[in-house]
Amino acid sequence: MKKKLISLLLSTALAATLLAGCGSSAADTAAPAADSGAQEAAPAADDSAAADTAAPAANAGGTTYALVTKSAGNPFMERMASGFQEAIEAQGGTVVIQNPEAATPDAQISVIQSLISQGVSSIAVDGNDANALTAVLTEASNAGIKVLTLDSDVAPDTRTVYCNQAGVSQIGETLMEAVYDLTGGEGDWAILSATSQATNQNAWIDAMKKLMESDSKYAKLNLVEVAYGDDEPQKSTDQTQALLQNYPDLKVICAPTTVGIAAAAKVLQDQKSSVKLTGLGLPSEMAEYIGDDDAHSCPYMYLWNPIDLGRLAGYTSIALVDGTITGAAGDKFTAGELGDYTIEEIDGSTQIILGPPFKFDPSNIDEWKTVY
Ligand code: RAM
Repeated sequence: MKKKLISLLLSTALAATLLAGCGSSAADTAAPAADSGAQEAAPAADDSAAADTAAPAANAGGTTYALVTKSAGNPFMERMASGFQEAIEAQGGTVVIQNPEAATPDAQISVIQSLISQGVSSIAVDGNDANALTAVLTEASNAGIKVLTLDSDVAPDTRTVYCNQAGVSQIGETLMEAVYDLTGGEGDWAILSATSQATNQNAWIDAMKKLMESDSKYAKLNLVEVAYGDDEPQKSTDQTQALLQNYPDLKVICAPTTVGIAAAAKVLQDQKSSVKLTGLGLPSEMAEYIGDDDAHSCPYMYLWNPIDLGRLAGYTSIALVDGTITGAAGDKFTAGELGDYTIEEIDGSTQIILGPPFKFDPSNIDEWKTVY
């Protein structure tokens, strides 16, 4: 009975995850919601849709596909890796997942070197730096290995294509709008980021800064500091405490990292701080901090489905290795249950966009906290 219940819960979670993926196909990103470019998260109840989108299986048998995450011990990376593994194993491929000890380019270089020696067919990298991986990734490509990125990009000419969770400007606009809303449009706010070299966080932060400079709507907002918690819980906790001490008039912290937001949420809530928090967080880690009242530190936050991002990179790896795509703009392929994707040229580089960010708030957090 207990087993049955667990398996029912697991299949419900899986169906919701698959459906979240269906809702984030490339075609859906063409029409972002009017307010901030973000969509409300809505786990659908009809699981027949998941079956409808099943695509013909690609042949990945006998081939080894590698994934290099940013670092070990990050639950976002673990979920992403599970999607990658599932997509490839379902097609008969073999998966190697490498989680570097720290979120540094040096730690990634040594694992990529060993993957080159092993002769894997593809390497999907979650870049810890835009340029520091250039030499090792060029070496991998020269050895005939298909190189792609996911989540956090590298220099575009050192990879075939970037599996991007959502458009950079869309994420920047979404977060900036949240900061505007939670500050009431004026006052001090700070960013708690991941590492200072993280390509994805830096791109989102740049997009936010550009918006503040170009739109007079944000003229009364004062970004006091961009702090870096290096995607380590303790350092993110320390940085949050330092922000609270150094800026007594701070109104809002925006943490565009799942590790940072979870650490900051605990500090603010434990201290009963009036500083509000938003950013990008995992529903499973943030559920206890999301609420509209003074007892909760985070009124709302955003994210995309990390399992689907891993799946998308898995299917992209297969399509690169079997020659369905080369990574050029206009290339089309089917990413299994996620549906059809076309590689786009965005800001001068080739990308595949998973879909718009989802908003998590008190109305839906309980539905999502068991999914990812
Ligand atoms: C952290 C990582 C990851 C980012 C998420 C939002 O887990 O920095 O790269 O996409 O946060």
